[in-house]
Amino acid sequence: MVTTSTLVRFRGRLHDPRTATAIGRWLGAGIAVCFLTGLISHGLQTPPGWLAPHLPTRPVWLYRVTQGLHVATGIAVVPLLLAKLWTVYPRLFVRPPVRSVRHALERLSIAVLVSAALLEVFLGLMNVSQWYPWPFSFRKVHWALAWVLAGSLLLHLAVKAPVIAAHWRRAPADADARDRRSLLLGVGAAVATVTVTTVGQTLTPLRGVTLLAPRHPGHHQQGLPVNRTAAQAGIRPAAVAADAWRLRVAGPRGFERSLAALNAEPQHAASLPIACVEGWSANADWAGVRLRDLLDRAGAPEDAFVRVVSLQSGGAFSVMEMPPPYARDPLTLLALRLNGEVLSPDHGFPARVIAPGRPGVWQTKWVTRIEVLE
Ligand SMILES: Nc1nc2c(c(=O)[nH]1)N[C@H]1C(S)=C(S)[C@@H](COP(=O)(O)O)O[C@H]1N2
Ligand SMILES: [Mo]
Repeated sequence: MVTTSTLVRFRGRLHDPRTATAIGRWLGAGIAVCFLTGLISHGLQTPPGWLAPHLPTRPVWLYRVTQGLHVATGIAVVPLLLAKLWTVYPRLFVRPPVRSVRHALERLSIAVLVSAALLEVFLGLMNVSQWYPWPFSFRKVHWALAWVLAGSLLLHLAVKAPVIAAHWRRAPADADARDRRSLLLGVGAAVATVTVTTVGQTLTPLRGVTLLAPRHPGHHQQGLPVNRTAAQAGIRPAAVAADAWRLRVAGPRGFERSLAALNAEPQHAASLPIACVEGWSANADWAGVRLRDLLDRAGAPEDAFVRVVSLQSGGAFSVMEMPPPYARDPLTLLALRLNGEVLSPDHGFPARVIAPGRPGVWQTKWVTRIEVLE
């Protein structure tokens, strides 16, 4: 039986299990959505070998939705996490700090849970604001911490199951009911505010109120944000001059094309989004040469992986590998035009890749070479 003494009365108002359960429900739901969409986004960006040949290219907005939801729930979790910590913080400073081995283990698991949650959300926010002061790979640490967080959260839920069960349902109003309702309304308003002022970076109807998001879709050039400019990527104007640039396709029957020759080939149009891992996304109209037409000409087998090399030297996005489902998709283009205009230098002139359902990081700009892999 759960008694008041085993639950430990929190000191002060609203530091009680009922409030903690009420906020915890929403926090748990937010973390669950964030975790699951993170798994999908991660699988789309860096698929394990067995998955790569089977990645879906439809719906074309798949990554746009998974990553948009991932960032939106990650941001919504911030006020919930702070409110939850505020509710339970007297318990984090109990005296004596350790009563038994069991108590010590429970506190240790809470320490792991709280630090993993805070660090995970903080790292994500820093990434969203494009601030990378750390020396480690953001993606690897964010990925590993997600599993630590998921594991310690499941353990926490198991340990607290009796308390959660006792406070899950609406109970007769206690002395703090009104204050609790005010607190929950306040937290809800905070969640709504941070969501409404950021989600417009991916949800087009809310663009007008995108006050807090670091990227506003539709600003910058040709109706699309620019993450890294040609100058930042070290692209020399001479190397992309229309008469100097060549596309080289390496394969069983490799060949070279000038920009004029590519423009003379059959052109195809595709309406596809660019969805950045940092949470912004926007749809655009692209036109150019089908990648699969180039691959067929080079004698590439249907199931070949493809490597795309940018004129950018160095940096994580200068070389990209594309699994066959994207390489063979009729919507995957070596794009020469964006929203009816020749690509601007910052959008990848003369040629860039655009593929359906793929993370923005793999939509390589300033393409110079396409290699058919063994
Ligand atoms: N060569 C190269 N291609 C690149 C990048 C880059 O840094 N270098 N950035 C990628 C990222 S992270 C995104 S989100 C998209 C953004 O495309 P845009 O700048 O045309 O909107 O380009 C991708 N292609
Ligand atoms: Mo990106």
